[in-house]
This record gives sequence, structure tokens and C-alpha cells, in this order.
Amino acid sequence: MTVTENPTPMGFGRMHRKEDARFVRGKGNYVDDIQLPGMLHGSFLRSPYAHAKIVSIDTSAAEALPGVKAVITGKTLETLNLAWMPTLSYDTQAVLATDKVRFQNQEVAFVVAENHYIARDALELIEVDYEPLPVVADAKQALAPGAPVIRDDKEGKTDNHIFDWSAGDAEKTDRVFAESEVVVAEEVLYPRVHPSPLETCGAVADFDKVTGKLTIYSTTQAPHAHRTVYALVAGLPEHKIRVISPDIGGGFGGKVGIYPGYVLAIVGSIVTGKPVKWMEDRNEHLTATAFARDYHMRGEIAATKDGKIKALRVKVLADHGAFNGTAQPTKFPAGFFHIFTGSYDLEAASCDVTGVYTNKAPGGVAYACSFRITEAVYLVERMIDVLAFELKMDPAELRMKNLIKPEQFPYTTPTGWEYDSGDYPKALKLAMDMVEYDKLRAEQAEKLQRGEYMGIGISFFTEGVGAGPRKHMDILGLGMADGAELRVHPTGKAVLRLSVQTQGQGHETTFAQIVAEELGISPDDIEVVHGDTDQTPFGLGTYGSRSTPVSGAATAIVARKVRDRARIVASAMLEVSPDDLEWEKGKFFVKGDPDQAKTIQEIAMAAHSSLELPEGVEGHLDATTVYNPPNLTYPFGAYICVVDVDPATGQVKVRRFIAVDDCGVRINPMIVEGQVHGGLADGIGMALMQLMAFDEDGNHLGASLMDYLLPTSLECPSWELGETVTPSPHHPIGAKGVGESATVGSPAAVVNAVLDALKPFGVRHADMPLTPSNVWRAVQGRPIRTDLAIS
Ligand code: MCN
Ligand code: CUM
Repeated sequence: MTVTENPTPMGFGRMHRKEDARFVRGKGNYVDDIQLPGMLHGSFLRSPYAHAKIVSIDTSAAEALPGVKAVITGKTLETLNLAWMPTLSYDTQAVLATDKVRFQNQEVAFVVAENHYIARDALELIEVDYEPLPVVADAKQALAPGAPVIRDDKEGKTDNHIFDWSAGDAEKTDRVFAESEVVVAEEVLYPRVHPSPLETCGAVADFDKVTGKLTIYSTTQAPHAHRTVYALVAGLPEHKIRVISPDIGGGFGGKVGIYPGYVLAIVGSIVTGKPVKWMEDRNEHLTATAFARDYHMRGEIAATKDGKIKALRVKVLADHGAFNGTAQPTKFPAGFFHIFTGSYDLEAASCDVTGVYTNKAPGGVAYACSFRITEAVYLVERMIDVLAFELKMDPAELRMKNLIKPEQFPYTTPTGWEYDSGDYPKALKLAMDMVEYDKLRAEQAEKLQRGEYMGIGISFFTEGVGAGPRKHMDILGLGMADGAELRVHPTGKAVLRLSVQTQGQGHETTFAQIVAEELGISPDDIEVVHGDTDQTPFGLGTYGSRSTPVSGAATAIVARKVRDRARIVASAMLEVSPDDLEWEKGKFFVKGDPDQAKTIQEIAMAAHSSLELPEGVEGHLDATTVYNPPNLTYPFGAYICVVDVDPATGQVKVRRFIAVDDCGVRINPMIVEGQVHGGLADGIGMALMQLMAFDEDGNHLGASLMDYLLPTSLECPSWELGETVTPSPHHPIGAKGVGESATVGSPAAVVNAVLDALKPFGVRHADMPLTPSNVWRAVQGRPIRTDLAIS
């Protein structure tokens, strides 16, 4: 076997991922790989009902089964004051149901046994007497008068309402609408979907009774945030809790929240005195852990007859399930949804969002979402096409006419966002050139003559990532500043410690590349340490594509601090003033005399030696920093999807997909492209295949990957990628985040393409997922309108 040489740039550029060496050799260390001496295994008994009173639970037979070490119920937890836990959205969630169950597969009891099989067998022996209650399975029903109250645990709660929230200037928006020549409205559903990483959620908890220290290995995207929550709940100091997030097999947002399983592994370990592992199976993961979207939106767009868009007005009914467990650390109950004016220059905009409880799994948001920007982008991009349909305008021309212009940046949107930088027309123009847009339209017209239906769909998105500025962000009262620590050893090798935690994004490589770019040390010589609260500085973790915007900035700054120290050491070595030195990647040299130089490795050794340093300079070569981002970064992109639709079968074939992304300066273009590939596949999945469906009794209809479909290479074309580079002006290396861009931007392109193909049938809108049967129904003039709630 020949091994391709791994090109190692001394900074930014394509390079193979350092972490892949262990992943491709099967040497990854995931939570389920962790085996501790004497470890026990826990498993949940879950509710068969979506809504039912718990009359009694009899655990005696389960407890008597040999090998069972503990059976924990809500009653046990009540005695410990742990039956309920706080969510990241200022709500509470039952750890184990006590009074009643509120969604199907809710956690009811937890068995800890010698092995997983005994634990599962014991679950069969627990007898629960349920009294079924009427079920609220959709958001509209939730607000109907007389609807059963789901959260009667909350004192005085008489309905299923969670919040009403508005943004924008409603009065001005109404005024612009009243004066507008054209107004179009559409009801647009973003269905409930699931992030579905390859690795489900799990934890191993190990409470040491002697030292009082609790160690939790868990599938978390945010180890420090989790530790803080555990500390607050348990009343333990942070240093008595160690959260380790080992290798993570994908998160996509589903591993931001805290799940009952993590808490029960901890309680199990405290109760039994042994380490306890809990690991979900796929069915549990799909039905009980996280979900995303479930946004029922009504958009209205006001414009002139020739296609100048004036205003947007939006109403949303947001289904949050039984507990508001949204992994959405923003100060706004609807996350960043009010970015919904997207990439367009409008006079006015306003939105009203109402959140409701339903008898469905709790959570919301998470799935490469940037806290609801996914829903916002989908809505505006669908509305633009609806307007193009009514005005009989080309959707590309309509977009070009309304995109924010490069000279308008920094641009403040009608709902108060300050976009940092961009050249939108350039990105759209590039995508259109790549796809040969005019030629494609001609082909489409010609095909239609032959009764063949092809569609071209465009979407343009602006993302807001890098949580974030204190005015936007809040997680249990904590701000969003992240630390970084860099230590250069005497031999010039370095270790970088970060608060963020990779789940497959390649941080061990890209963050080493940032240090390499700043210090001229090879990325191969830089170890990135993350995912262990005992070994890393405080920070709130990886989500909202924040790692590069926040910790990437921290990394560049901490490396620059080290470089400043290196300058002083070099000046002592070369016996010149620091101001007489010039930096060239990897070394300092005396101005005008490049032969008089010291490499960073020589400087590192000298910094640890007996070299006399100026008064007040401590020696060694290390630094720490805390980065508090002044603004989000705003990556953007132009996507074009080409599909062929068979109206007789409803089958959609994605023929081409062009994605032009601008995430500012790219640290590792190969990794960026990989991020985009993954997100585009997500987009095809959501647009064409995925729906977390329930029947009217709240029974889950997509509890396995046979029903909830993930796209494979068969559904994906060979992606065609392009790029423009507009650096972020406030980020030290000009980088913007990219991890969620393609998931946010792509569903609208696919849906717009399918609906473009169906235009000859008079179809203006149909909801995702555009499965063959839904496409067929749309062609027949009977599109499925899934419980659209608002009028
Ligand atoms: N990058 C780069 N140059 C840029 C921007 C990013 O080289 N200008 C690199 C980064 O350094 C990093 C990767 O691209 O290695 C993604 O960076 P970033 O956009 O900062 O996103 P995060 O690292 O914070 O990752 C989070 C983001 C989110 S929120 C979800 S959800 C998602 C995503 O990343 N989950 C993923 N991509 C994923 N990819 C994998 N494989 N697995 C997941 O669970
Ligand atoms: Cu919104 S999914 Mo990501 O932010 O972890």
C-alpha cells in the first residue's frame, strides 16, 4: 500500500486531518469504548404513551433479578431533589417522570445492572400502571380552547403556551405593506427533523466516594457548560466535577443539551458506588433525544410590480415538545429567527413567534441550525420564489435586484443585525456562471416541449455564527467568552488548550494550523487539547459554528501574545532592541541584517534557559487569553440546485448542485469543503426525505433509520463548489464560521428546484419533505399541508 505524503503547510492551506490517523486505524476513543473497572450498565424504561398519568410503579420483580444493582424511579429522584432539571432555555424537564408522562418514550425508570442485557431484561419486569390522557400531537391543537394542559407541573399553568415574542418594527412594516403594489402570502412548514449523528448519546459516570470527585465521560459538544450545570444542580464546586468529552461521532447540535441519561448515569454511580455507563440505542436516540425545527410559518412579502422587495411580515407557531429543552443559548426565545430578512435590503420587517408545548419529545433547534437561522433562511428563500412565481420573474434576477450591495456593509438589518462584510452579487454571479444559468434555462424550456420536467432552484443565505456577543447570548447567565492557552516547550513543540470540542470538524488540525500560521511551527508539532474540563480553560463549547469565530480568534491572539514574548527573548539573544527585530514566519531577524536571526525553536529553548531577560519578563514561552467576540461573523453563500422530476412517479433526481460559499479566510480549504459537502447532503435529506412524524395519539412514526431516512451517495450528486473570500473585519484572521452554512442554505435550493420543475402544473408551494408521494400529490393539485396552524 502506498501512503500519499501528507502535505503539511506552515499555516493555512490544505492538509490531511491529523485526527484521521487514529480514526482510520480504529483507534478512536468514543464514550462506548470506555471500560472502567467494575463498571455497571444502565438502561431506561420508557413510556409507551404520549400522555398518561402514572398511577403506580412496581419495581420489586426487577430489583429481585440477579445482577440488578439498582432500580431508580422518579420517586427516588424526588428524595434527592433531582426529579426535575433545568434546561438551557430557562424551562424545567423531568429527569424521570413522576406525576405523568408527557411524550412517547419519555424516561420512566432506570435500571443499573451488571451488564446491559440484564438491565434490559429487568426493564420487562417493572410494572407501571398508566392512565392514558388525551394527547396534543400538533401545535395548532395545543392552543385550542380546552386542550389538555401538558405542563400542569407548573403552578397555575392553564394552557400550553410557552412564549410570545416579537421583533422588528410592526407599525412601520404594516405601513409599508399597506402602501405596497404587490403582497403575497404563503404558509411554509419546516417539519420536525432530527440531527441523527452516527454515534448516539451516552455517558460513563464515575463518582469517587473517597475524594468526592465526579468524572463524567459524555457525548457533549460543550463540556464546560455541562460541568457548570452539574455544579449548579448538585451544589458541588466545579473542581470536584470533571467532564470529559472524548472522541465524538458527530453531534450536529444534538449533543448540546443535557439529557436525563447523563444525570441518571451520575445518580446510578452515586447510588451504587461504581462507574455506570448509559448508551442509547438508535430507537431511543431518534424518539427521545433532541429534534429540530417544527416551525409553522406564515410569510408575507410586500414588493413593487417590478420586483423591488419592500418588507417582510412573519408569524410563527413553534412546537417545542413537552419541555422547552431547546439548545439555544440566546437571549431571544425564538433564537436568531429574527434574522429572517436574509440577504436582502428591505425597508421594514417584523415577526411574531409563539412557542407551544405538545406531547412530543422535547428539544428544538439543534441540527446545524445556528439557532433558528435555518428556518429563517428557508422561509425567506421560499418567499422570494413565491414572489417570483406571482410576478413571473426569473428568481435569479429577482434576487440580484434585492441583494444587499457590497458598499452597504457593515449593514444593519431592519431587525437590528449588523452584518460584518460581504459581496453577495459576486457570489451569486459566480454560482450562475458555474452552472451556466442561461444555457440551463434554455435546456429547461426545450425539455418542457418534450414533456420533461427539470427544475432550477436558487437559494442565497446569510448566516450569523460565532456565539457570541453578550447582547445576543446567554446560557444560564453565562456569557460567551472562550479561553485559550498556548505553551511552547523548550524544544519548540507546542500544546494548545481550547474550551471548544470537536465532533468531527477537524479542530485538532485547523487550530494547529492557526498557531502554525502565527508562529511558523509545523502543525504536526502542535498538539490540540480539548474536551476535558480538567485540562482546558473555561468556555462554552462548540455550536452555532462558533469554534473558528470565537476560539479561532482566541488561538490567533494567544499565539500573537507568545510571539510578542518571543520577540523580547530574541532581542535578548541578539542583543538588540525588540523594535529592531522583524518577524518572518518562524523567526525574528534584525532589521536590515537577515542573517542575524533566531528561529522560534531557538527562542523557545532560550526562553527556558539561563539567558538574562529584561526586568519584568518572566521567561518560558506561553500565554493565555479570553476572547469575547464583539459581533457574530456572517458567512454567506449562493446555491443552485438542478433537478429532474418525474411527475408520474413523483421521483426527484438531483442532477447538479453548485455551492459558492464565503466564510472569509479559509484555514483549511479541504476541511471547509468537507463541511460544505456534509451540509449539502443534509439539505437533500431534509428537502426530499426526512420527517419526524407522529400519529394523532402522539405515537412516533419514524423510530428507526428504516423510516427516518438519511441521504446516501445515491441521492447526492457530485458537488460542485466555488468560493469567494470576504474576510470578517473584526476577526483577527478574517475567518467566519462555516460548519452549518450548507445545512442552512441548501434545503431551500432543493425545494425551489423541485417547485420550479412543477411550475407548469401551477404549483406555487409544497412543504418538505418532497417525497415521491408528496410531489405526486402536488402535481395532482393536492399538496399535503401538514397541520398548518396560523392564519
Ligand atoms: N474552518 C476553516 N476555515 C474557516 C472556517 C472554518 O478551516 N474560515 C474549519 C474550522 O477550523 C473547523 C471546521 O472548518 O475545523 C468547522 O469550523 P466552524 O465553522 O468554526 O464550526 P465549529 O467547529 O464550531 O463546528 C460546529 C458546527 C456545528 S454548530 C454543527 S451543528 C456541525 C458542524 O459544525 N456539526 C458537525 N459540522 C459538523 N461536522 C462534523 N463532521 N460533525 C458534526 O457533528
Ligand atoms: Cu444548531 S446545531 Mo450546531 O449549533 O451544534
